Amino acid sequence: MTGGVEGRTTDTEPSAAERRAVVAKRVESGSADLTEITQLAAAAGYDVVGELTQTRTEDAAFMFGKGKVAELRDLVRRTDATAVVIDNDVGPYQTFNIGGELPEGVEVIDRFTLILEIFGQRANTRKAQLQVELAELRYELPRAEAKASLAKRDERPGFMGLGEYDESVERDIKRQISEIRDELESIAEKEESRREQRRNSGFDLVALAGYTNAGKSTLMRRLAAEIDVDENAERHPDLDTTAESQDMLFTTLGTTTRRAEMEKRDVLLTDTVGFIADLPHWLVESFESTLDSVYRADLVLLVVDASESVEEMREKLVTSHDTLYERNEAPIVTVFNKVDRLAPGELADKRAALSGVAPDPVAVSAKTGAGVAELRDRVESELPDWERERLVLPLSDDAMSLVSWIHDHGHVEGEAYADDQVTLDFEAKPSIVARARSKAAGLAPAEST
Ligand SMILES: Nc1nc2c(ncn2[C@@H]2O[C@H](COP(=O)(O)OP(=O)(O)OP(=O)(O)O)[C@@H](O)[C@H]2O)c(=O)[nH]1
Ligand SMILES: [Mg+2]
Repeated sequence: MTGGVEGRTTDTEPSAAERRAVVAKRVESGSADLTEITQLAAAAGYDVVGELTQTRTEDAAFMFGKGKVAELRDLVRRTDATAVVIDNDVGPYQTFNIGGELPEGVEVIDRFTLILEIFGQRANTRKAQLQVELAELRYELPRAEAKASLAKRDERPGFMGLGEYDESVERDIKRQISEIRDELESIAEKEESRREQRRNSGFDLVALAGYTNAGKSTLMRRLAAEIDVDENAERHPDLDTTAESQDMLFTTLGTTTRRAEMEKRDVLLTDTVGFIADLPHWLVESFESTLDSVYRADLVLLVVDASESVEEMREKLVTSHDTLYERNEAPIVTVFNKVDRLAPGELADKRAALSGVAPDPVAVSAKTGAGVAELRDRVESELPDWERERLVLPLSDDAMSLVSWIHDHGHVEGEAYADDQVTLDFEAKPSIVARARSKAAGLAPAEST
């Protein structure tokens, strides 16, 4: 699980047992909810040993009130924590100031750096590693820029060197960003041409999307046939049908594609990274190409954990729709998952309460398999319509290979052989029908063979 990114040293990091965190959060009003940040800290391998919240306006220097920071220091001492994880957007100076109040060596980590840490640990493909690196560089860039401009303003003898140094750091970061972007772009182009190839072979592309921990990977395993089609994939733990899903945020980082078991359609199903709220744009953009398989799918299954409260479901649905908004080209089917955990009547209530954000959802349990047959039917009915066609072909070798091509790329409903011809009734995607027609037109008539 903790693969470690190539080329980065991990030996200085304390082992899991030594990573103890206090989680903290400030809200402007109401009461702060630490559930998600606690789950994120656990996903990054921290033992959460203490909690602290505050409701007040932001303090420019410390983010929290000064008294709260003293409380934080006491809590860190008492629990012997190695890190403080803050579920707010903590500025560089605030981070520095809070750190100065804490015992020596205690790290101050914000929501974004924590998520990056998780991604860094799980990045086990070249693409995921590049995306993590890109996000890290984009996080550093404004900080380097700030340092460079401060150093410039401060230009005094002796500080000159520092200013030049920071400008070169800034240039270096920009250069690395553009190199990584180029490499990611070429990976994205390869993936796009693979998607096109798959479409041309008659596959419909369906993507699983949704908030992290909604049950996407579990549902994927439920829908998937045994064959693994990701020929270039570096082996991913999620591909293992026997592997347990983990009740952990961001279990899936890369994308995996498998063939789904459907009645008629040949469907390729892609599992992707989960969405989460409050991500800065630079982080979302760094992972954009991971979401290409969602944006460019023929159909998106938006998975929601229906065992959560209506409010949580609504918030997560909104986050998911925001992520899909503008970029997504495909129809969306909402899937209410984990219905095995619902009390009688709860599903109907939630359907009604959420009809605005989730019209006509399909209810399933990826765990027990309940509702999965209905979901398959729904996928087939929502996919872009197939065309019906009848072709009358001569009985030649070329025609027979066309017949088997049509079997591979569509759904043959009737195949009638007469003396010198075969009549084929079939359904397929419009593009496949068009290709079948033109192949048929190119066949030599039976008499002349
Ligand atoms: N009770 C119940 N638990 C489920 C169901 N589906 C998934 N889970 C559990 O929910 C947790 C998350 O499942 P995953 O399939 O890993 O979720 P995911 O959406 O792929 O999560 P990320 O990859 O982290 O974004 C696991 O503990 C699963 O066992 C379900 O239908 N019922
Ligand atoms: Mg997953």
